[in-house]
Amino acid sequence: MSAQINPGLAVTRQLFTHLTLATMAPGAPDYGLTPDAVIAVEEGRIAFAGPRAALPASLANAPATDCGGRLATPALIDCHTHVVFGGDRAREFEMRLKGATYQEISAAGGGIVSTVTATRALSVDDLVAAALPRVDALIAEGVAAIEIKSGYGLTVEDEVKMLAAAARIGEVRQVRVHKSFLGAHAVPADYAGAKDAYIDEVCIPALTAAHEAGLVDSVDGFCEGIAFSRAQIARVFDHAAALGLPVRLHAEQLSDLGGAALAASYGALSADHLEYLSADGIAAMAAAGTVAVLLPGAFYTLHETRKPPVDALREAGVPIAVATDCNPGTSPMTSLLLAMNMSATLFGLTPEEALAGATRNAATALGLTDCGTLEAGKRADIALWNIAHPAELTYRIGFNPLHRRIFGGL
Ligand code: DI6
Ligand code: FE
Repeated sequence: MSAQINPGLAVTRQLFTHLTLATMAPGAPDYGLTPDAVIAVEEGRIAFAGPRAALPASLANAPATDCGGRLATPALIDCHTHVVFGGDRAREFEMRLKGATYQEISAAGGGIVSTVTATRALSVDDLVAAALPRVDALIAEGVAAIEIKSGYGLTVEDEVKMLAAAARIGEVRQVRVHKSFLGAHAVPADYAGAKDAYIDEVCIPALTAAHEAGLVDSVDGFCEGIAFSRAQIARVFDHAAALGLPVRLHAEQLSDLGGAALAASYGALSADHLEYLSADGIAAMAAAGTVAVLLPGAFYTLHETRKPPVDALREAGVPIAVATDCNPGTSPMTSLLLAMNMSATLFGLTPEEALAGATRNAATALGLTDCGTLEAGKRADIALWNIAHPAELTYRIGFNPLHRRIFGGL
C-alpha cells in the first residue's frame, strides 16, 4: 500500500507560453527582460522561467496556456498599508482644502482620532467588509501579497480585532497578508500627555495578546514628535525582540529623530517614509540590510517638499521599495501602480527601480524569500499585462493594464 502524502494536493504541471518576461531577478540587467519565453509551473511553484528554447524536455509536455505575447512580471506586493480601518476622512479633506487648520479639524472631531473612534465601533466582520473594496482594488492591479497594520484600535481588544480582520482578509481573498502590529501609532485621547503609560499599559500588553493569538508577523511603530520617541519605540522593539518578532518603523517622515538608525540596530526589515533620513541613518540601514520603503502617496497628500534621499540610498546599496501607505488620513490611495508612477515623478526612481520596489524589494521588506521575482523555486505569483514593455507600468497614470493575475499557479 502506498502512503498518500498531501491528499487533495494535485500534482499539477502547466505551461504559460508566448511571453516576454521581466524576471526582476537580482543582478539581471534591464528588468531581466526575456523575449520568446515560457514559464513552467509545478504544484504552485515556478519550475522554469526563461527562453522557450531552454525549456527542459521533462517540463515540455504539460497543458499550455498561450499568453499571446504578453508581458509577465512577478505579481506585485504592497509592503506598507493601513487598509483595515473604519469610516473615512473625506470631510476633513474638504475642510483642509477650505483652509481649516489641523487644530480646527481635531476640535471638530476629525484627524486620526476620528478613525480610531470609527474603527473601535466596528466588529471584525464590519472591518473586513470595509477593507475588501480597497483590497480588491489592489488585487485587480496584480497584487498578490499585502502588508496590513493595526494602529487604529489603541486598546488591547481593538488592536487584536484589527489584526484578526487582517488575517480574515487572507482567508476570504486569494492574497497573502503580512500582519504588522502598530500599537505605537498614535496616543489615544484617554492617554493624552501620558505616552509612556500608554506604551506600558496598552501597547505592550496588546502586542503580547496579539502575538499569543498568532496575529503578528512583525512589529511597527511611528517615531515622530506627534507620535512616539526613540526611547518609547525602543521599549516596544525590546518586547518584539523578546517574542522573536522582526520590526519595521515609520521613521523620518516629518523630522529626523534618528528612527531609521534605531530600527536598523534591531535588524529591522524596513524603515518607511524617510524624507528626513540622515547620512547616519542611511549607513545604519545599509549595514543592517534594512529596506527603505518610500511612500509617495503620503508625500503628495501632505504637500510635502522634502524628498527622501534617493541618490544616497542608491549609492549606499540600500534596497528601495515602494508602497501605497493606504490610510484614510495621509494616503487614501488604493493603486500601487500610481504609487510607482509617483515614486518616479516625485522622487526620481527609474521605472525599473519602481517595479523592483513593488516586487523583489517589497518581498524583502516583508521577510518573504519565496516571491518577488520570476525564478525557479519561487511561488507562481505572476502578473500578465497588456503592455509591451515594463516601463509602461510606471509611465501610465490611472491606467490598469492587467490581463490576469496568477496566484500560486491558479
Ligand atoms: N504616518 C502617517 O502619515 C499616518 N500614519 C503614519 O504612521 C497618518 C495616519 C492617519 O492620519 O490616519
Ligand atoms: Fe503608514
